[in-house]
Amino acid sequence: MNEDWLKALPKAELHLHLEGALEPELMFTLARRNGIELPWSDVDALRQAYSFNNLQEFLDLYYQGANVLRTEQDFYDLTWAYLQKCQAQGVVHVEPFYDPQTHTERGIPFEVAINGICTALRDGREQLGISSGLILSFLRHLSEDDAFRTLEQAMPFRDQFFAVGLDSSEQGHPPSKFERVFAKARAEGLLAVAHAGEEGPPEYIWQALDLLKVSRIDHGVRAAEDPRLLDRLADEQIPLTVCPLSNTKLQVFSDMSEHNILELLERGLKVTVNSDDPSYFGGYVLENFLALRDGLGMTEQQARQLAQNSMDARLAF
Ligand code: ES4
Ligand code: ZN
Repeated sequence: MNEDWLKALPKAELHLHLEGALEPELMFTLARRNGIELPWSDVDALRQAYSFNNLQEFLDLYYQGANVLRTEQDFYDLTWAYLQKCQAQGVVHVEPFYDPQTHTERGIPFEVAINGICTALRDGREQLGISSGLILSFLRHLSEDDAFRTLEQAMPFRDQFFAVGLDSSEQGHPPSKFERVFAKARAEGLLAVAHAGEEGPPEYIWQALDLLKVSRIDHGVRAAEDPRLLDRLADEQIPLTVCPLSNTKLQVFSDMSEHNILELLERGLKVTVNSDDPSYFGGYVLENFLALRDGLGMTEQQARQLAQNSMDARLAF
């Protein structure tokens, strides 16, 4: 199974944080452009800092990195660089997240991020032939009230995104905290997805399904601990957007050889392969497929099924 063949396979990426696609080189370029001093001497020193024991250690660095994003052009450049990577790897459809609160909290007006991102997504459709739909994701470590205010701010841009999501620190911030704001979003005709069962327990996956009424689960790998939940996910063919390199970098699994994605696939779940935060975790979608081949013995047939699943699990058309 060579790389060219995996590249040529049409794939969709359904779990990607745009802020997590900020490569160290672009971070330094934007810092310079915006007159911001970074705490690292150069790109190599920054890369050295990319060593994490858990989700929170990563998030602390990820929010710090996002501080260089100030102007519409910055968000455009970030999104465009990501789309070019997609094109090079045979990713033909993307449904990226961004975290509006990461930027509005720093005083960046709501419209700056969404306008820059959406202009790049439009150019991606027109110039690269990559179809897309944007997901506005709430930060779960912030309050329900803060999420309501964010949804309110987003409504004038309602036609520029198709779904809401839920991300950031999972433990101690269950989906139930956001039941009402997700109900409001769904009443506006938005779809819902949520991170659940990355570090959090299977109970959070049940809540995402039953309280938030999500169409997909982001991560979901801890479903493996609950046989009844596995049956439900298989019966209803609820997609899981799994991120292998992310899970090993954040110690959800100690090594790729320990990852459960192929067991979930063989149990009939609709699992997909995604990069999460590619610039922090060591690669984009193709590198994630290659890591499964090299570290877990993924077969050609499994690779084809995973790619097909990603196309089947699309929600934005
Ligand atoms: C994230 Cl890996 C992961 N988990 C939860 N929230 C996130 N935001 C960006 N990456
Ligand atoms: Zn994620």
